[in-house]
Amino acid sequence: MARRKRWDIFCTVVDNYGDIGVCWRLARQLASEHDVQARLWVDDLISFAKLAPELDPAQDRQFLCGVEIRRWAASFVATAPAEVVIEAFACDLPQAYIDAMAAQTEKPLWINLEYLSAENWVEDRHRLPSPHPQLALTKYFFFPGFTEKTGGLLREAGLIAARDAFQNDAQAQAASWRKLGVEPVPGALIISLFAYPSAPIAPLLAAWAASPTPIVCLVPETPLAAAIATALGAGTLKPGQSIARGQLTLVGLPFLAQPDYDWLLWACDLNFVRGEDSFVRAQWAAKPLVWHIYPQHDAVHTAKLEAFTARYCLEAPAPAAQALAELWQAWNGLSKLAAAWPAFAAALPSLTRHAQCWAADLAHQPDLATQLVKFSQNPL
Ligand code: TRH
Repeated sequence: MARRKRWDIFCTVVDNYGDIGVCWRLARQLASEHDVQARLWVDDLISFAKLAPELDPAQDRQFLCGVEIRRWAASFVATAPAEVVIEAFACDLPQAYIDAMAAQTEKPLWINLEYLSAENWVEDRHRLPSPHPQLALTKYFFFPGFTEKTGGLLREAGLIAARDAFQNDAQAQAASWRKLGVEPVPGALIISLFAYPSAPIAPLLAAWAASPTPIVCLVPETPLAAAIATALGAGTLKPGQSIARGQLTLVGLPFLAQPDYDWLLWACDLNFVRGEDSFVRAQWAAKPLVWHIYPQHDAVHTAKLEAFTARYCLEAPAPAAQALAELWQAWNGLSKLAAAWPAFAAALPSLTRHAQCWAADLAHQPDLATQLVKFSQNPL
């Protein structure tokens, strides 16, 4: 089949940054590595601009990193559909756009890009077709994932080399700390902290304050920073502010542009991440991580958490695996946190080696953008 070069990606920003974080990363990679004319439709350009500060939220149409960015307004003006249409995370496409797809002689390839899960059923549903009930259109389900039988993970072509270069370059690391206004504390464990404000922050901060080694915790500006300041009775934790308690120094950072956030993950000894995209980026950082999963109704997320924990820990040494599972459970509100930190801290050297092996193994799989392009050439 001839190369399909024109792609439309539709993204609604639900309540956080993960949806646009994934779509923006995917669109950029399609444009820069696969010669795709990517058009990204987004309903909330203000949230988008947090990740990409060069973006002007006032513009209905603009170009950035080779991607055409369009405001997806409530009143959608009919437009000629692309050859490949990505509906990200089951966002509903505008009816006028669906009708326009159905009116094409050569029908566009319609893909619903799903959320990431390590559960086994994902392999069975990946690439399944779903015929439209009324129109001559078929939608395909495309699942990212951690195994060969899934769509893989987003990973730019130069990502691993760039990470390795950064992690082996003390000057580049020092420069990034200076850029962030962070004063390195000799011998300290450096942690980045991104989580939902519902996380059990108070017992974690208490454990860190009582740590035998100093801890510097970097907190990008999100509602969690405010929750931390409240838990410590400190008023605020704004960018540039710091709060000290015992062995712990907390430092407020601005919400970083997406590439700068990668550097932060690469530079820290341990990263607390959440949702989907920061969770994946922390794995590519090849550093230990603590995952705060996006909470869903009916506690559906606990099965997702368990599935990933089991997969991630399969090859990890047993004591490290146990320490990790206990802290992740506690951080996600499934058990008490107080006792979980010391064992996790003791397992950090082992978890660091494991994170390196995990990232190296994952990097052998084809990445999500490449798999989508391949699928667009031959969906059957
Ligand atoms: O913001 P999130 O909680 O997004 C979530 C999840 O994607 C979840 O699956 C989805 O259902 C829900 O949104 C609606 O977490 P996530 O996925 O890590 O996305 C955060 C994005 O923000 C990611 O692209 C990294 C980026 N980021 C920065 O660019 N700079 C920063 O300083 C920080 C903290 C994050």
